[in-house]
Order: sequence, then structure tokens, then C-alpha cells
Amino acid sequence: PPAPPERFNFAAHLLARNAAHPERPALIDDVGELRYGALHERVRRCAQALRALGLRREERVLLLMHDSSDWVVAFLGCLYAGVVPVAVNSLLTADDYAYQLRHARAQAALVSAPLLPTLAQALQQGGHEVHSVVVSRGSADAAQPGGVALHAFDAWLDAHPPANAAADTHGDEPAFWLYSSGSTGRPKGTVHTHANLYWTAELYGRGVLGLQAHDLVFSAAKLFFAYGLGNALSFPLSVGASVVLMAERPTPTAVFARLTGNTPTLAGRRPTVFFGAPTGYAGMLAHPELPERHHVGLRLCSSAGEALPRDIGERWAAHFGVDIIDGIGSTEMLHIYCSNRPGAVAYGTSGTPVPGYELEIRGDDGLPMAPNPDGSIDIGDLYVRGPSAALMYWNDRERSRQTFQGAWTRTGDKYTRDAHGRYIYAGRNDDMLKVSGIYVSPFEVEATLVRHPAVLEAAVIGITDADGLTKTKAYVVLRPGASTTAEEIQAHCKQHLAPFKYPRAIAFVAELPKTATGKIQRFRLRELEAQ
Ligand code: 3SK
Repeated sequence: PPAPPERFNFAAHLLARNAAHPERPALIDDVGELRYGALHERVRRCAQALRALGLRREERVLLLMHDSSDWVVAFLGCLYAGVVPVAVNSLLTADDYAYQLRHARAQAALVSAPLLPTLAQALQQGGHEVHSVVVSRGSADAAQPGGVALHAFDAWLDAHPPANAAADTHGDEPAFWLYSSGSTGRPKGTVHTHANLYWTAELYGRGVLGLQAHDLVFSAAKLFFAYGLGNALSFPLSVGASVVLMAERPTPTAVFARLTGNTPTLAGRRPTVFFGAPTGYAGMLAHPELPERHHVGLRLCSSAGEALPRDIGERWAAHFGVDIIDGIGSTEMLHIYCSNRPGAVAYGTSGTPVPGYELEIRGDDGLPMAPNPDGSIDIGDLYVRGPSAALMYWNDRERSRQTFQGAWTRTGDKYTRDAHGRYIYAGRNDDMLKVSGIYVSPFEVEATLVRHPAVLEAAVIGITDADGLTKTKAYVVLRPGASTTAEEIQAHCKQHLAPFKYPRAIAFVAELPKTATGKIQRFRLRELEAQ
């Protein structure tokens, strides 16, 4: 694909690409349908409304919303205005949002009504610069954050004319942020550019997946994940396709309803392309209501987030007659840079580099490892080079330097390469665990466990379930004389942590294996599990 011009605004680029078909459905969410013409108008109204709030180029706005057409309008409206949306996970706690608001110095927040009470709690903690909150879909009565102006999204848009022109942004200008978790420390504000959105859509969405204007695309991964943002926004809208958006959690039942077109707004229209993560595919395959092949209209499925176990891919393909294209990407690279290809899938591998990206497997000396005589490469650290790398982690020189090393990005994953040039996942090189495609830091979970009055100490590791997927397990030592149950410990974690981080299994033990200096030996617990 040609490089984008130097002055490049991704929102203006999408609107221009789709100007010729205003009647075509762009977004079909839980309450209705937004056509490309209406999307064009609402994005420009949103940009004007943001400017009217006093927001200026490069100022940040927290985007804390459930998936809906409002999410897309808000995101593209910010980009069009040159304002920087900080799109955050809707499953976090008020403390997490309080940190993000301060760290991003957000001047405003765009929030779904059901998430307003949590945002209000975050705002109450103070130390932020938010002056305006815009509430999408529903009443703001449930919580009135003090000291900020409240607006209702629809009325706010209707009160402003469409902006005449997009901000004259540079392609390399910060366009939006996503937060990425590390094993220790606060989540990292990952700063992406307008051009990065273009590159991922061209190289992967169009180049590898071959998305087409006639596709109806549905992603179980939400828009606030880098994976979901490409799947359900930048990729389909770059080719004039239509998108299904769903606010609720992607349970098998909710996903089946969309895949079979069985919702009031879909009214029989069935997605042709589905994006999921391995845990979701495993859950659907095990579900008694799994639709028959002829009840869905799929031509392509994609997986990322964690390596797709071979068996899940094979069972899905056997049932639906459609392959799952597994790939690996990252928030730092914005989307997938190594992937299988439609028509050439090797289950159990992450495929080969996406054209436009280069990969290196490096040894302990930091140098690329020499291939073996058959072309395979032994285990090492995976590095990637490509045009969609983030600029930096905001206000974090140290961790930016560790990850963004000149043209190369350190992925933090261990990989091998087979004799056919296909890359095979071999684990992380830090302590992070990926559960259902989302990073979980064992240290954060342990810190929460020891806040329970009955818990003396705890260690958290990843275990592999019957489907070959990673789940968290906590080894817990109780205080002398204390008693509790696994359920109570799990409830405590769900209350104090973002609920998806709770340990799925708990083992009560008398003591934890430790070094002479008292450091917990998690590898011994992993060995125990492997026996
Ligand atoms: O985890 C992944 O594989 C991934 C893929 C695409 C975009 C973002 C991520 C984290």
C-alpha cells in the first residue's frame, strides 16, 4: 500500500473513503443502525462539540464506553478534531480510572451511562483536570459527579453543526492512547498515531484478511482493546464494510445471537467475519446451544490475544467449515504482525510475518539467533519491526526504552521458528499471564490476596486447563488460626480488583517454596502443576 501523506487525519481519511455510499450500513448496534452518511455527519458534529467544550489539539479525553455506534462516533470525532481519545477498558475499578484520568491529564470524559457511577467515584478522588463529562445512552441521574458539566451525548451532538474541516494533523502525530499492562507498576499509556491506524488496516485487515465492502464484521473483542479497535473500527470502515457492535459481555449466548442474525437490529443479517479469542472459541465449542453450520453465514474467523490451541482451531473448522486465522499482535504494535493466512493455516502456530513487518528471534546476547541447518530457529526473544509501532509510553522513559528500541519493538514473548518459517509461541519472558486474551499481573493479584484478613501470603501462577488455555491459580497460606473458603477469597478478589483478574483456582498450602533469602519460587509451583 502507498504510505499515507505527511498531513494525514485518519478520521477524515475514513469519511472520505466512504463518501460515495452514504446509504450503506456502517454500524449496527443493540439499538439501531447508523449508515455511512449519518456516521459522516455525527463524527463532524462530535468534533465541533468537542471544540465547543474548549478542547484543543492534543488534549486528552477519557473514552470509557460500552461498544456502540456512540463509541465509534466519539473516537473518530476526537481524531477529526485533533483531540486525543484515551480508550480504556470498561471492566476496571474506580481507582484504575482515577489513575488514568490523572496520568493522561484528561480534560473531559465520554462515558456510557451504566459506567457513570464508577467514573463519578474516580472523579471524587480529585487531582484530575476533567471539566466536562458527556454521557451516552441513558440518564445521568444515577450519579452526578460534582464540579463538572454533564451533557447527554445525543443532545450534545444535535446542538452543534458538523465541523467544516478536520484538524490538519501530521500522520505521526499522537492520535489516541490505549493502556497496556505490565507485570509491575502502573499500566502504560501507549501513544499511537493517525498513520498507525492506516498501516494496520491496510497491511492486516485488507492485506492478510482480505476484508471486503460486502462483509458484515463482528468482534467479540471490545473496541477498547487494540485487537477490537482494528477488528470493528479501522479495518471494516477502511473497506466500506458493515460492523455489528454489542454492549454486553461476549458470552456464548450473546455471540450466537449475533452470528445467527437473531437480534432485533440484525433481523436476520448474519456476520460473514468473526473475531474472537481462544477462550471464547473454547467456551462456544463447549456450549450446548452451539449453532449448526447452516445457521451462520461465516466466511472467515480470526483469533488473537493468546496462542490458539490446535485442537480448538481444528474442532471449530470441522464444525463450521471455516478456518480460524490465528495471529499474534500487541497493543504496542496496534494489531497483528505475524499470522496464519486464509487458505494456508497451520494450527498450533502463529503463522508467518505479516508483509510489512519483520521478525527476529534474539538470543541472550541480544543478537538474532542463527537458523539451524533445516531453517528452524531455537527458542529466543521475539522482536518486531514495522510501521505501526507506538511512539512511546507516556511519561515513562525507562519502560519506553526497554520496549521501543529504535526501529525494533521488544514483544516480551518467547518464540521458536519451525523449518517452514512458521512462528510458534513458547511463553512470556516476564511474569505476565494472559487470561482470556487479557494480561494479568500475578503480583497485582497477590497484593490483593494478602489484603484479605485470613491470608498470610500468596503466590499466583498460570496453569493450563483441559483446552490448553491459561488460567490463574493462587497458592494461599492462611494466618495461624484463620479459616476461609476458596469462594470467599475469590469474592474478595473480585471486589478489590477488576473482576476478570480473580484467580480461577485456589490451593490452600502450609507454606510457599522460597529461596534462602525469602523470595517466592513460583517456578517450583509451576513444576508442581506439571507433575
Ligand atoms: O494479543 C494479541 O495478539 C493482540 C492482537 C492484536 C492487537 C492487540 C493484541 C494485544
